Amino acid sequence: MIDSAQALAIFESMLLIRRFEETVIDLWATVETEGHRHVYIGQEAVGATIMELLREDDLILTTHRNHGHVLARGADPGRALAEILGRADGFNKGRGGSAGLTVRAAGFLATTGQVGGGIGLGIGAAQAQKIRGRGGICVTFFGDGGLEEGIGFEAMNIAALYSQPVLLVCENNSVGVTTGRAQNEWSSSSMAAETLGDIPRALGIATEVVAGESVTDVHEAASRLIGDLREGRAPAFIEMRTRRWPGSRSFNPQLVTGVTDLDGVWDPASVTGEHADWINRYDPVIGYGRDLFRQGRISRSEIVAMNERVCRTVEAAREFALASPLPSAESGLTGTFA
Ligand SMILES: Cc1ncc(C[n+]2csc(CCOP(=O)(O)OP(=O)(O)O)c2C)c(N)n1
Ligand SMILES: [Mg+2]
Repeated sequence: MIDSAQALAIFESMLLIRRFEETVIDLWATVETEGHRHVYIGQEAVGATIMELLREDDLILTTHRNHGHVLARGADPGRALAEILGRADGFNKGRGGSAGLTVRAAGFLATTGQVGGGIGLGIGAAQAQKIRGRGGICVTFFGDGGLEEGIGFEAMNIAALYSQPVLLVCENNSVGVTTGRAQNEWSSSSMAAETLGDIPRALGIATEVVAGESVTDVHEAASRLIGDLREGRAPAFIEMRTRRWPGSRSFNPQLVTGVTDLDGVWDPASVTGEHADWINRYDPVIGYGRDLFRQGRISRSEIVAMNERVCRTVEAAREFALASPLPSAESGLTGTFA
C-alpha cells in the first residue's frame, strides 16, 4: 500500500494538473494565442504517480502531451503556463509552446512533438545513466502513436540488446481503430499487433499492462519495475491504458465534462449527465479521491482545503503568465542557426 504522505502528495499533484489544464482550456478560448494544445486530463494518475517514484538524477523524455509530466515533477506552474501561452517568461522563452514545453533543470532532457522521437532519445539518455553507474534511470513517456514509428522499434531493440535502464511508458489513450470509427471518434494509432505489449514482449522486454486511471495499479507496477531497473534488470515497458477524456475526442480540447466538481468524491450520486459514466469509471482524480476518502485517509474538509490551495496556485500562475510579454520581434532569430 502507498504510504499516506505519498498518497496525498500524488492526489494533490493530480488535482494541480486538473485545475491547470482546465485553465489552459479556458485561456485558449479567451486569450489570443498560437498553436494547438494537448491536455493531460484523464491521464493524471500516470504522470503524478511515476514522478513521485523518481529520483532527482533520473532523466525524462516527454511528448506533445507533456503538461502533466512537467507539473508533477514540481516545475513552476506560472512559467509552464507562460510557455504554453508563448510568453517571454516561459521555461523556453515562449519558443516551445504547449507541445515543446521542457524544463532541463527538472531532468527533462527534451520534449518532442515528433511522435515516437522520445523513444530514440530515451535510449541515449539511458545509456548515459548506465555509463554513470549511479543507479539513475531514464523514463520516456510516449503515446500509443509512438509505437507506429520506425524509431520506436529500433530503439526498443537497442534498449533490450544493451540492457539499458529505461522505463518505456506508453500512455495508450486510443479508442482503438474499429471502435473509434464506429463511435465517430479519432483513434491515435493503428497497430497490426493485437496488443501494444506484444511488440516489446517480442524483443524480450519485461512488459506490463496497467489500468492507467488507477493510482494503486500504476504505483504497484511502476515501483516494482523502477526497482528492477535500478538493480540492472532492464529495460521495462508499461502500457498505461486510459479511457480518452471525452473533451479530447475532438481535435481541439473542449471542457465537455465541465470544471471538475469534487462533490463527486463524497457524493457519487451527484455525478449525472452525458459523461457520468466516464467520470465514475475513468476519471482518475475523482476515482483516487474516492479511494482515499473511503479509506479514511483524507476528509471532506481536507479535500476542500487542498482544492483551495491548488486553485490559488493556478490563479497565481495565470496572473503571472498573462502579465508576461510576448518575446520581442528583435529576438526572433535568437537561438536559431543556419
Ligand atoms: C513523426 C510524426 N508524425 C505525425 C505527427 C502528427 N501527429 C501529431 S499528434 C499525432 C497522434 C499522436 O498519438 P499518440 O502518440 O497516441 O498521442 P496522443 O495525442 O493520443 O496522446 C500525430 C500523428 C507528428 N507530430 N510526428
Ligand atoms: Mg494516443
